Amino acid sequence: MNDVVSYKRDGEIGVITINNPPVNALGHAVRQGILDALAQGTADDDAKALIITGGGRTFPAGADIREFGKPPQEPSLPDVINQLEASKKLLIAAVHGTALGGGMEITLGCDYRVALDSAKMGLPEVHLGLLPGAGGTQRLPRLIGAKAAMEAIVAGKPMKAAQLQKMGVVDKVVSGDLMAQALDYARQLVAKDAPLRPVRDLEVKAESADIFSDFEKSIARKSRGFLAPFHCIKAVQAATESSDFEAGLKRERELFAELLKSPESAAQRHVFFAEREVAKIPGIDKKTAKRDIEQVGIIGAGTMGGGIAMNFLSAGIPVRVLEMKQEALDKGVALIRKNYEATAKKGRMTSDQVEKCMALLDTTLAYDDLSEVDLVIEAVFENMKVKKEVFGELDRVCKKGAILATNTSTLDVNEIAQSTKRPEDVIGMHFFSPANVMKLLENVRGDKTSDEVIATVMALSKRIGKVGVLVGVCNGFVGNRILHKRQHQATQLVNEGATPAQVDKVLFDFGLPMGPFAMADLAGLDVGWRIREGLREDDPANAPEYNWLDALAEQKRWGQKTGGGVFDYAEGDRTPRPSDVTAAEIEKYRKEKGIETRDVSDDEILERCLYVMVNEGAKILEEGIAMRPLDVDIVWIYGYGFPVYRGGLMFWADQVGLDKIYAKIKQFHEEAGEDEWKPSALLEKLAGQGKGFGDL
Ligand code: 3H9
Repeated sequence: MNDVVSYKRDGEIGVITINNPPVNALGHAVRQGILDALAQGTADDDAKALIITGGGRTFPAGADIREFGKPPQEPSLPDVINQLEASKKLLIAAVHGTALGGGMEITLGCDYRVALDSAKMGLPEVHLGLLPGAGGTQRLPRLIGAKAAMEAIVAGKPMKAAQLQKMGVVDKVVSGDLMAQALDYARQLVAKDAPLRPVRDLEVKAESADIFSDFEKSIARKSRGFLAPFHCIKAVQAATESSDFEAGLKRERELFAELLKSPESAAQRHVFFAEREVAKIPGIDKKTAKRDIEQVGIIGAGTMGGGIAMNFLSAGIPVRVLEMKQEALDKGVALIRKNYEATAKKGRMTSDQVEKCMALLDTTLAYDDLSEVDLVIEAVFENMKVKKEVFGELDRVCKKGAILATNTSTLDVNEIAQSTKRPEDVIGMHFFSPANVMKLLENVRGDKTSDEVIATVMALSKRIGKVGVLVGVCNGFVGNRILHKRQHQATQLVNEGATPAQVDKVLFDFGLPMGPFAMADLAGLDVGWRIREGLREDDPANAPEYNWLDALAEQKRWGQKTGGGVFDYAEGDRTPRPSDVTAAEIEKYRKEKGIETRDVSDDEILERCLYVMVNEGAKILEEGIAMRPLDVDIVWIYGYGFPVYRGGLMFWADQVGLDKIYAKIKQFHEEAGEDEWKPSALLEKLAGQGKGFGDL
């Protein structure tokens, strides 16, 4: 026995307790400890039955993910579970917290399962690009049927104790003191001489011949590019194809091994840790005091302000929205209600919940009514003069200690902060549209923003269901700054001879949810056009040249919302279709500029659109705008749908090889001379040293 697993007897019941904080992950020491404790319990003549449970906050939450990719150490988890299942003494799992992955698989190796009502169990391996590889794909179908097991394993969602009891996984749900009741339950089982119930002895058949292929088809779109969901299906299918349990286990091992060495799983495991790492800010202690946020003020009831408000309302935090005119307030409130009601219609919330959220919403036309809020988020027109006026007012009315945040996507947060006498309380909170849906929140640290404000806003991001990433001040911050470079290359590629549909297809096939031009149509071509028009007026010498996108915008082809932009859209259909108008405008532009078109290959499109992003990402790191490569990864995954199975922009670049990317960037710079191709010094250095961003 070792420190992480203990064996103790309570009357006639032996109790094996796993103690490996924080989540009792099943690392090598735990696996060995379980076998040792099992041996002790087996040898203990006074123990009539055994309970296995987790100490601290949870039953094991799975295999130790940090061990994957390292040389395997015996005993393996499948072996441990096989030995538990082979125990000649009744074995009962007593579950609280989150019994996930290998943790749930342990419970499936037991004869009986008792769970606290607050406990959850599930097989989330699919989210790590894996499958339940310790018998889960063979035992769960035997307990609940092949179809239900396949669906649960591919969804990878933790399920509640009551639901698990209905499904036939959990035998007894208890509340209050888990251990006392598990001991009681074990004694009752002993008293009635309850039989051993190894799950492997149960039979399983596919409900019908087509369940596997039908299910595969049904997830094809959602799971595009992922490997694990399809391997999960194959493993469950194997359980139904032979009555030989060992043969099924062997097939599961083979499929698991394939996934473990796949680039998709490496990427997804990187994302798992990156998601947790982004919340940790180097230099800011996690014990830093956080301010209480109990009421929020929002300036602006437009689409953005309304979307931002919904995040807080949904999290149970009261919001007071300020506008200049009653009409704008009424419109904004109506839009929020409409959005909630649409969600309720889809069955994702009840009408009671809608009313609860709406009851937390309050409006005002007067700045003085914001004197008591703990946080204000400004979401007004993107104009420095206007923002400064707003912050001047906020400085005047807000209480001491209130956090003053701007939702600007382009403007200098430091300059905004200077319009107050408390720049240490000012921060950027850049929500992505639609703000009530998109998970990313770029929190922008100004030069003077205090650690306390940063810590509060980062914690608040999690509380409202966002993934907060801390970034520095620059035009476009991390996400849009990189996006702009890609959009520019996409347009250049079309100028040179590609079609918008070709460019979009290449990036869609790479795994992005849509291509750059479909994205421009979704955001609205008028947005960029108005900004360019403004620049042409204010600073003609440095203004961007007029191109075919401007010509389309001038014709009110603003994208999906006007039925046509770069692409045409049929009424009520978001499928982009090539447009003759666009083709003619592109042709006209090329003629005016005297551009001789050429065949542009798909490879060139991919390289130019993505390598320019990598170069910009490296510059962003160099300048300290992003703290770590993983911050850039998370921004692009949650803000723009960069495929999770590629691990994010910088992780993907490492897989391609920075030397290869650097050589191409240098070549593009020599050919095109564009500033965006000037190689980042950091990229050059890493490429020269044969290193990747992951080595930073
Ligand atoms: C598996 O089981 C494979 C088997 O089928 C087959 C094997 C042969 N390992 O998330 P938190 C760390 S695959 C190592 O912030 P929460 C985590 O990184 C596994 N470390 O807490 C963090 O570390 P740090 C299947 C792990 O309360 C700390 O614990 N299981 C693991 O918000 C706290 O985590 C899963 O996929 C792990 N398995 O959420 C479950 N889990 O403090 C993955 C966590 O240094 N885990 N850590 O940043 C989770 O979903 C959540 O962590 C959980 C707790 C819901 C448990």
